[in-house]
Amino acid sequence: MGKIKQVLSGNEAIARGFYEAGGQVAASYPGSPTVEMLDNLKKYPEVYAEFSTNEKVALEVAIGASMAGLRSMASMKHVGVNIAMDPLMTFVQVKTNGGFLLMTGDDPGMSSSQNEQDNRILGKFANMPILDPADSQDAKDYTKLALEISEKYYTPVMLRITSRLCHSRSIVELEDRKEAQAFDFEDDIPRYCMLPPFTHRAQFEMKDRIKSISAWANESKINHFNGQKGDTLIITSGIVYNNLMEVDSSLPVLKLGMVYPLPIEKIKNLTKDFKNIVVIEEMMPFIEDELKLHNIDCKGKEYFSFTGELNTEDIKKGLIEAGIIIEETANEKQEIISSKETVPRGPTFCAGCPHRPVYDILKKSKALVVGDIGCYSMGMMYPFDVLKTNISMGASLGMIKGMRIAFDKKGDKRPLVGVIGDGTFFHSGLAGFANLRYQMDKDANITMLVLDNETTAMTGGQATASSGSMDHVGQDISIDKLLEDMGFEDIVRVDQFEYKTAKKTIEDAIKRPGISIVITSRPCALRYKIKETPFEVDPNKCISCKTCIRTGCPPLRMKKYEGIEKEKSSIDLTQCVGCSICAQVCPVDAISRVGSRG
Ligand SMILES: Cc1ncc(C[n+]2csc(CCOP(=O)(O)OP(=O)(O)O)c2C)c(N)n1
Ligand code: SF4
Ligand code: SF4
Ligand code: SF4
Repeated sequence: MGKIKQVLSGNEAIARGFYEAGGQVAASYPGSPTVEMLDNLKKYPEVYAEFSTNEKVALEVAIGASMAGLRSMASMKHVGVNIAMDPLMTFVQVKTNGGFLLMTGDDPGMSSSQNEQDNRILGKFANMPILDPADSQDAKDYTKLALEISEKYYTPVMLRITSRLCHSRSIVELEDRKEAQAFDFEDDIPRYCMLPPFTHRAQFEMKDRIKSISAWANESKINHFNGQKGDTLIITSGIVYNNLMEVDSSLPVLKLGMVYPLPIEKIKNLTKDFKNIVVIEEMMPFIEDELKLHNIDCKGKEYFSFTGELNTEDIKKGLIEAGIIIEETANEKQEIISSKETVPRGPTFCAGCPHRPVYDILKKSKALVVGDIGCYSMGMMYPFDVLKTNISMGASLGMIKGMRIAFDKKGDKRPLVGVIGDGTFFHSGLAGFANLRYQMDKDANITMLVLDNETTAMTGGQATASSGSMDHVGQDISIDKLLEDMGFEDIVRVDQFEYKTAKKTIEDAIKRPGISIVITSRPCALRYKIKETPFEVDPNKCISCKTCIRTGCPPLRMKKYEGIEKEKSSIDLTQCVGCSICAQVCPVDAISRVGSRG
């Protein structure tokens, strides 16, 4: 019987690869584009898979399991590696025990991220070999290979992928799971305790490991030259390779599977047969710079953008500019859907989102609102335009403190409000809260809103440490108690769907001197599939003031009713989930639940 084949996304393929390789422990923190990898891994009962409270903890869980002798993996989005960087930079010095893989998902073009960092640079900085798969088959194969390299050379390995690969699907050949050797944890203080004097030797050993892997890279088939002839050798890797093949598959190409360390000897030998070398890579000139460091003359970023994805059109344009192809030699012209033919739609809160009334209240409060990362980041957009800053997860707490100190120094007493979700609270908010409590002038006026929607909504509705029954019944932590135990005295929990009470509670908190904390308590409408009887507008009562429309709820729009001259508000009953906020903000009681009027 032939091998089983399946169409898998990059994320699914990596989960499958880890399973087939005998992987045992995986820890992650949700974030696009890697989040579905761990969701998929949870399907394999042989593998322990958890979403940890943040990326640093996820990395540490995987480090512990690897030290204990099992094949382990940590996965996270590109910016997550920043959070995990401290243990990572030290762990890379350790001679690893069980195979260790760090999967990181870069996001060229920032389709769902706050920045566009190129984690190949972090991988090199951390002295880790980096594999860069081009399709789902590569993704599965390289996951297995990474664990083998890790155990052979006693090093953690980075599997670096990009959003496009994570989410695109291609055919993968499946294999059975092969149990991997479970290594003993030996009592070996110099190996596992990274403090001087042991770190001195560890540094040399770490560099030696990279040298050995360099030698391996020169021989390995994952760095593959296709044997074509021409003037210019193209060097590329990852999904860009596939895009290039769509543009022109007849060009001489070296496809790199390992982008650090590079197979320098192999490249030097190859370059003898070519007049020019052109590197095609997304984001930073990583390969280009590495080649230049080794005195290999090449070009790259002269022709290809340093930001965004490189799709087939970008590659074609760059190749033409570099004089490698002329327009007619490119593979058949791609049919590109013009952006003019699609309707632009900005991101917005779902119907019945619990964040909506909070922003409606904050907009009216005129306070300066310091943002954080989650669905509630959308408060910076129309129709609210309320959030005035947005940097990184958990940053609201330190920033609001710094701002308060600075404004007070300038004699500016304007009210400051910060917002943070329950997911972000546990990810990196706790230390910020502790810092706010500690050393802060007790009269400094700060209001923090904890938007507790009982999930990590933005990344697909994963559990948080306080969301209770979703993963492990009875093991949830109370945000209210935690804050109380930290010594905060002014803490109120409020149901934001009781609009008037919530408005008064938040406005009073903003006015009170000192640090006030308001926890809003409504769950995410999408995660909990909330759907109550919808609301409808009585056009005869509606005075067209648009107050309801300004809540930005998608089912609401102004429309023309028969026999009524002026446009009046209306609600799409199929979309409305019956949260009642529009009815509560209407000044003339024109909105009511379907069937509630006699
Ligand atoms: C360091 C880092 N890790 C992960 C992410 C991906 N991410 C974006 S928002 C978010 C969590 C939001 O959860 P929460 O604070 O509960 O807000 P909600 O989306 O539920 O409103 C995550 C994990 C990120 N942006 N940065
Ligand atoms: S997913 Fe949940 S929190 Fe996010 S916008 Fe939708 S309802 Fe709001
Ligand atoms: S009741 Fe109003 S605000 Fe709530 S979901 Fe329906 S239309 Fe939106
Ligand atoms: S808030 Fe009330 S009166 Fe104003 S547009 Fe909406 S339904 Fe009409």
